[in-house]
Amino acid sequence: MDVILRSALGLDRDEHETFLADVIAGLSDNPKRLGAKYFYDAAGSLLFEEITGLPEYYPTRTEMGILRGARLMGELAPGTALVEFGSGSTAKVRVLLDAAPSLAAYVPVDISAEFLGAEATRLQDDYPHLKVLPVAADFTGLFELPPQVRGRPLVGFFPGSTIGNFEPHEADAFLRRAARILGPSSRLIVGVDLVKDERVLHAAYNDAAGVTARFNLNVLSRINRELGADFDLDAFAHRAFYNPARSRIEMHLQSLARQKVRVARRTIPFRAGETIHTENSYKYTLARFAAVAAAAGWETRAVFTDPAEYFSVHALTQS
Ligand code: AVJ
Repeated sequence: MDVILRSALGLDRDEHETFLADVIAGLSDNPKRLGAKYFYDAAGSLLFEEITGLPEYYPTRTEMGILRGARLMGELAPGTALVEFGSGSTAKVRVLLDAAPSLAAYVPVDISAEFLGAEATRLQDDYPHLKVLPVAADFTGLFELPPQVRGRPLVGFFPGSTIGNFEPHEADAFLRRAARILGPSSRLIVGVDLVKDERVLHAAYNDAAGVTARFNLNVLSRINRELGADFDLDAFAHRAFYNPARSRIEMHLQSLARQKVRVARRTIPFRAGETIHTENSYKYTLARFAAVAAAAGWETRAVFTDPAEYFSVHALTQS
């Protein structure tokens, strides 16, 4: 399987240099921060897969149930292609592909080229009549679609409440960019996690088996390995809590002692108790998300939820 490597604005950006610059900038900031997209190296992608099967982590299984029960694809114009933003595992898109056998092409876009290639190959084997055209790109930036799908009717797919990782202004920018990439009269299917009982949210990010803690800490192993740092993983602890004022789960890594860490020939000091903010996971109400979508030029055609209203899937069209 050929994975097309395309980067923002057609420049040949060095991913390693970008990672290094982001980590140095984030750890030099006050408060310290790291981008959530850096969780997903090979080990992190596997840990996230493990999270999706945890009893406390309701989003994945709830969204799968919604996707199975909803008529999301409807009538498709001939030649329609499905573009998935941040594909990761292909379990969800398989539900859509099974519901829409007339789809001509599937374009998974993912930052993790390795994971993408393997998953795309398996999917191609299972759907021999579908053109599978993987694109290795950071979907938080502008990227180009493969030439084979240009001019086709397009449906975007952004499941998993990945949109929850974005700040409100970034969610707006993503939705506008998706409209530009997909073109006029396109559609977009978005999975959005909902505001709910704080205890349910808290448990989902503080699982008893400690997988989310390992997922959070893995970003430090990645920095050690890829950027030549010396983080002691036993000297940091996973912290996750709901911030009701901002409707978001926050994940942090808390330094358990006053310490210094070497990162790419720099020394980063930590106070005892100081945290690195590693992720936000915003939760929406149905009305709030519809308003965010509308502001970015997307009209809500249908919304599907589970009976408990834990999770939602929004079918949008360009207005
Ligand atoms: C993939 C961003 C949707 O926010 O629930 C899971 C990532 N972080 N457990 C989420 C995550 C901790 C997940 N998203």
